[in-house]
Amino acid sequence: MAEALQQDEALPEATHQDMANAIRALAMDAVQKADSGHPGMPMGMADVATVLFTRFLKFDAVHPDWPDRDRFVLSAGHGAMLLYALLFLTGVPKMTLDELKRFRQLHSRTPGHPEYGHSPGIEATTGPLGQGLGNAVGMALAERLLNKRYGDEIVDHYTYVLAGDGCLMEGISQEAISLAGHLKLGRLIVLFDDNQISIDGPTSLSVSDDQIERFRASGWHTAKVNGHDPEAVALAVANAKSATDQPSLIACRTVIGYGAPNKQGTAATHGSPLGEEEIKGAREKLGWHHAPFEVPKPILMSWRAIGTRNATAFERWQAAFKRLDPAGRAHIIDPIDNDVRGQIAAAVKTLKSDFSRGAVKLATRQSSQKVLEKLVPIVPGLIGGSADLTGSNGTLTKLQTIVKPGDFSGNYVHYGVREHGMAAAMNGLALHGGIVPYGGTFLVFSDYCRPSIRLSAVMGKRVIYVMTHDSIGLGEDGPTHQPVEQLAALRAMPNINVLRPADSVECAECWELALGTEATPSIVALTRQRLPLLRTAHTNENLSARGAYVLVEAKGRRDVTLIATGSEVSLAVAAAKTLQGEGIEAAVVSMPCWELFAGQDQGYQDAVLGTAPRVGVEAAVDFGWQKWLGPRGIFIGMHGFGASAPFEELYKHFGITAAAVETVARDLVGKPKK
Ligand SMILES: Cc1ncc(C[n+]2csc(CCOP(=O)(O)OP(=O)(O)O)c2C)c(N)n1
Repeated sequence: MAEALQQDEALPEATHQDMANAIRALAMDAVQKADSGHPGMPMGMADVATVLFTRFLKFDAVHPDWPDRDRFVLSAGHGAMLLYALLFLTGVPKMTLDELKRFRQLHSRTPGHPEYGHSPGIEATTGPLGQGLGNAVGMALAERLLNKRYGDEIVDHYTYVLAGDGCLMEGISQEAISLAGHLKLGRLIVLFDDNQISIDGPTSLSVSDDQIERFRASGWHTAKVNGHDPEAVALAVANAKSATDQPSLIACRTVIGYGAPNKQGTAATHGSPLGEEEIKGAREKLGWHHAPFEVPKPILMSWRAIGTRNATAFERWQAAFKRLDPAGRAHIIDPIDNDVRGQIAAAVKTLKSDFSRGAVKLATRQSSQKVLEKLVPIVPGLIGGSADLTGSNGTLTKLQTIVKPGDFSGNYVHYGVREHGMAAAMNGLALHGGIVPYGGTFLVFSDYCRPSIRLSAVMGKRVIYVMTHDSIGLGEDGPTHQPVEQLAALRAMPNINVLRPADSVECAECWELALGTEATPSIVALTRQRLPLLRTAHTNENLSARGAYVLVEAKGRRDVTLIATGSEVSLAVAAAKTLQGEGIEAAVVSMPCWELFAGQDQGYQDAVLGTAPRVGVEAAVDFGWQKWLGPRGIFIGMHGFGASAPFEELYKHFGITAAAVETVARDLVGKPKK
C-alpha cells in the first residue's frame, strides 16, 4: 500500500496550481535523480492531467483493476513520470515515493517507459510512438462491445489518451484515427499535447499538418484549448464527453517543460535532466519551495482524496456486478475460464474426430474457419476480424455479426486495410479485458503489424493473429505476397507462439493452444492451398501441445528423420513412404510450433528428434533451422524470394518436393536409389 495518510479536516485544500506543480516537481526531481528521462512532457501536460484526474477520470486508487474504470493511456510513453507521479499522488498501491526515487532502475515499478504489469494503473506498455493511440481505439471498442452485452450498470466508461506530436506523426495514428471515426467510438477522447516540439526541435522542421482538420476529416469532434487554462481544459473535456457518437480530439496548446526558466518551450526539456540550476530556477518560477521529492501534506491529501473520490461509484458497481449471472461475472474477468476451457477442449476433440473420419482435403485456412464455427459460440468474448481479407482468411463464421458504426451488437470487425491499426486495436481489446481478439491478414503483411505484434509479446497478452497464405503455396500473387522470411522473423521474437498446422486436425489443436495460452500471443499460419489430412488416426490428446511429435515412426531403427511444418509435412510423409519402400527407415516429425517444442524437456526433444541424420522441410528460408537439424542436417526450402505461378509449379521450381527430400535423405544415409 502507498503510505497511509489520515484525513485531517483542518488542512486547507490544495489549489489546482499546487496539484499540477506536484507532478512537475516529481517529474523533474525523478529525472534528475536518474540522470535520465523526459521531464518536458510531464511538466507541460501537468495542468491537463490534473484537470482530467481531479474532475473527470473514473478510477479508484485502491481498486486500480476495477473493470469499469476509465482507461488512461499514455501514448507518449516517454513522459512516463507524468503517469508515475499521478499513480503515487492518487495512492495507487505500491507506487510509493521510493519507487519514484528509483525511476528507471532495475526491478523498479517505474521503468523508463510505462510497462504493463509493472504497476496497477499502467494500462498499456507504451513508448513506441502511436501504439498507445492504437491500443486506445481497441479499448474504446471493447467498452462499447461489452456495454452492449452487459449494460450500463456494468460497463460504462471512457478511454482517454495522451498523445504527442510524435504519436500523431506516426503512420499508425492515421489508421487508428480513421477506424475510430468510422466506428463512432464516442467514448474515446484524445488529449493532444500540442507543444510544437519534438526531439530535433520545433515540429515545423518536419510537419505542417492541421491536426484539427485531419481529425475532423475522419469524423471526430474537435477542440483547441490553452492547455494551461484549467477551466478551458475542463470545458473541452466535458464537451468531448457529451459528443457521444464521435471520438474527440482536444488539442491542448502547452509549453514543453513548463516552469523551467531558461529551457521551457525548447527541445532541451524533452529528454534530458534539466540540471540542478535549472531545477532551482523552476522551483522559484513555479513557487514550489519544497525539497526534492517532498510533497507537502495538504497537497498530497488533496491528491489522495481524488484517488478515493469514486469509492461510492465503485461500491455501486460492485453491487451491480454481484447481481450479474455467474457466467457473465466470470467472463468479464476471465473470458476463458476453466468452464470455457473445458468446453473448448471437448469441441476440439469432436472436431478432430470428425476431421479424421472425413479425411477431406482442405486448406488450413478452411479448416480454421470450420474450427471457428464451433468455437465462436463457446467463447462469448471472442471478437474476430480481418484487415479486408475476410473471405481469404476465413475469419468470419456464419454465426458472427458485423460491428457497425455506432452499433456494437456484433462480434466481427471489418478493420479495413489497416493491418497495423488492427494489431494495435487487438492489443487494446485484450488489454481492456473481457475479450479475446483474433484478426486476419496475409502472413507476408505480418511485417505491417510487427510493431504491435511485438507489444502483444512484450505485454504478454492473448492476441491471436490469423495469418493465411503462409508460403509460396499461395501461388499466382507472386513474391510480393509470398512470405519467405516472416516465419523466421516471428520465431525470433520472444514470447510468441508461431503455430503452423499441417492439416485440419493440427489446425483444431493449434486453435485450442492459441485460446488457452493467456500470457502469450499466437500467430496461426495457414495455407491458401488444400492439404491432405495426415492425422487419420484420432487421438484425444492434443499432440501439437508439445510443439513437435513423431507423426510417422520408422519401422526399425531410424536411418533418417524428416522434420517439417505446415504444408510441407505432407511432402515429408510422402517421401518417408517411398524411402521406407526402399528399405530406408525414415521417420516424420511434424513440428507445428518451435517455441512449444523448445520448452519441452531434453528427454522428449531427444526422443522426437532421434539420433539419425535429419532433413528439414519448410517453404521458407532456413534461418533458425540449424537448431533442429544439427551439423549434419540438410534443409529443403526457400533460398530467395518466390515467383508468380500456380503453386504446384512453384514447389517444383524451387525444389521443395517429396522427390527432393528423398534424394537428400538417400545421400545422407548413403544408400543411393537402385
Ligand atoms: C516509433 C518511435 N519512433 C521514435 C521514437 C523516439 N522518440 C521518443 S520521443 C520522440 C519525439 C516525440 O515528440 P513529441 O511527441 O512531440 O514529444 P514531446 O517532445 O512533446 O515530449 C521520439 C522521436 C519512439 N519512441 N517511437
